[in-house]
Amino acid sequence: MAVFRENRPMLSFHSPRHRLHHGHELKDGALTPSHEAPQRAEIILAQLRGAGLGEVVEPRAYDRSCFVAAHSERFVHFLETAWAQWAAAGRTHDALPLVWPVRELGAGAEPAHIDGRLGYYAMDAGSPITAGTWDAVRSSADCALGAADAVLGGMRAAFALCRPPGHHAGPEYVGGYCYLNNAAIAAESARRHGARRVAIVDVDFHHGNGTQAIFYDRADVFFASLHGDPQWCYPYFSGRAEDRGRGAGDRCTANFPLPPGTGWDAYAAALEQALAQVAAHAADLLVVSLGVDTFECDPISHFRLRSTDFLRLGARLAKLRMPTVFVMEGGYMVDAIGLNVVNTLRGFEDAA
Ligand code: Q9C
Ligand code: ZN
Repeated sequence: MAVFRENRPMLSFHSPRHRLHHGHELKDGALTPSHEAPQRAEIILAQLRGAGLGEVVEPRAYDRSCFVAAHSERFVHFLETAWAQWAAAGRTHDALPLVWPVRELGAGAEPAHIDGRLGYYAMDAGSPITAGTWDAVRSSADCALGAADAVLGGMRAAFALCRPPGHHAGPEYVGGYCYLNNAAIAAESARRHGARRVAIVDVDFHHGNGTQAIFYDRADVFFASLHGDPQWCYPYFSGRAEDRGRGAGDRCTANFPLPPGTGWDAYAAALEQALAQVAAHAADLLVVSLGVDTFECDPISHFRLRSTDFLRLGARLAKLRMPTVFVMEGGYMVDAIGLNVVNTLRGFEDAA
């Protein structure tokens, strides 16, 4: 591991099947098309192709056991069957939960009715399941697995243009537009193919609660996240600086909650701290959960990074000198999403 041929360009993975997922979310009292829309990936793809950052290829289809490596078997089964059960109940609109097993409500037993199952396997009502969702979700995870394979095969870096995103999806729940945790699936695949340790750096505006949960007890996968302070920002219930891992994974999670309004200088200072811990972990492979919703004009987030700051972000990540898998997460200002992603990758390549 950690042996890569310097001069090969980055390879990117994209599947057109992402378009099969285009759900709705509750916003301002009404169901409206989700911020997590097909256009996001289309714009990134167009910009990527124009940027000369290397080839864009379609990943092969991976076996479901690759997904079960990061999630429970019954959760993957739920994702596979939820729409059919919803449709069999006569519903034609997006499947969304409206009841959850909080605190003393029994979280131990999975109900049989689809309305109960939806709540059992979800952390919020922002992750709609539609007829095409599972196919899109699978193809998104395939992109992450393809990128991990490329880097394990000797590439310095690869970009998985995942859509839908993944970092809010936990061992057994969807949430925050996420269904399968693409970054965790890539990290697990790397572990099973010879990487002794993996580091995940999550730079999406929102805390990567799902990724944290999947690896919270483990020492072989280090997780660091910079995000909006959960006191004020989604997902509200995770991402505190005090949360640092558990058991064998004690000190293998590092959270950097930052206040709304954070710009590059304060962000870069926290990034230095996070990456110092990544370097100390001595991993064989780096997975970057790349959300660009830290952008100053993002419609649902509250940091103030400029487009040129993403060049600096990429350059700083390259300084780790690690084989790197970029996994696309959030970013909702569609006019700038392609530029901000390409700037991150270009900053990385130019510094590499
Ligand atoms: N008005 C990702 O970036 N909804 N997910 C927040 C704010 C959920 C974001 C509502 C945001 C999830 C991958
Ligand atoms: Zn986000």
